Amino acid sequence: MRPAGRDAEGRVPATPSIEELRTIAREIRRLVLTSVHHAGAGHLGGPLSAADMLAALYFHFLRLDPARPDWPDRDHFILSKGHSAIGLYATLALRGYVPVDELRTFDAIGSRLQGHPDMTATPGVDMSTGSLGQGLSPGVGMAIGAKLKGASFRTWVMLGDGEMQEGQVWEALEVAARYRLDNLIAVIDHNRLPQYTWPDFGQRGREFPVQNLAGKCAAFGWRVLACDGHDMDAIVRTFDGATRPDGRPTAVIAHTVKGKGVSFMEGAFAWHAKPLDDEALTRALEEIDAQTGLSAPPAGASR
Ligand SMILES: Cc1ncc(C[n+]2csc(CCOP(=O)(O)OP(=O)(O)O)c2C)c(N)n1
Repeated sequence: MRPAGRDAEGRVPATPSIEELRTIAREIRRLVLTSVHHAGAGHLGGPLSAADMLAALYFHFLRLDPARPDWPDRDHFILSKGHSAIGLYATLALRGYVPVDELRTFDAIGSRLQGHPDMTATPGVDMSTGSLGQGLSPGVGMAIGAKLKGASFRTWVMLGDGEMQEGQVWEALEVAARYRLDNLIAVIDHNRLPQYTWPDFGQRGREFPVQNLAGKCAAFGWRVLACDGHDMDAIVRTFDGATRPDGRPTAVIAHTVKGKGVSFMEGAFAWHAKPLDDEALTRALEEIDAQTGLSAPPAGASR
């Protein structure tokens, strides 16, 4: 794997192998599950959907220094689908921004780790989000700022596909292309489920309402790439392509499964946000622990 974004002082850690990135993603999923269980509240489907990409970003692609969260030349990351905050916090904890133990304070009064990201509270959070549709616009501002200052950092923004229904996203897409922001990358977590499935329009069934995301982003002047958002090889290859500028902003459409990694949560909108009881946590962790990262061992296999 090509080391990405490493500066002279080596502020990106030794780049893990693909297999190690899979292990990190599995650890992110574990921490998401245990934190939501402990808090008695929180989102599950979206953070589990994003875990592989968060691992790839924070442990391979982003140029950053956990000891200096405000380092001006760091790559910037905005979790526009801010309800997936616990996925970001788990990643930041593993990357050294906050103690892993602090995840036990998730969503508690007074904690630095609130239910939605707060840039004034949590080291490593570059933008406060939670109201859907609003993360790409500040990303555009950061990318324009980098161009104006001649800075080399990139700005990455992760959006949900349900979030793509928000009009502000399309305003930001339009402006980014107009200013040729080839230092801006939007990752769309395309798991085809929002909070409560989609309305049923008779014969049309329950369909993702923003049809042809790729065609629309391309029509707005973006370069469009796509990958399986759970295949670490494909994620790394595609994100690597996204970091090679061609004069346009880049949208990566990542095909994902909501609740990925826990069979009874996968594709089940009921697990968008729901407290986890002890039994569900145990079952979920057993499944995660049985995954090698490549594939789950056959049922009944000893470990
Ligand atoms: C403006 C706004 N409207 C509604 C909500 C409530 N809400 C939180 S998550 C969510 C669904 C998001 O779906 P999607 O963007 O597809 O995210 P993912 O499936 O990855 O969780 C909604 C409607 C919100 N946070 N912001």
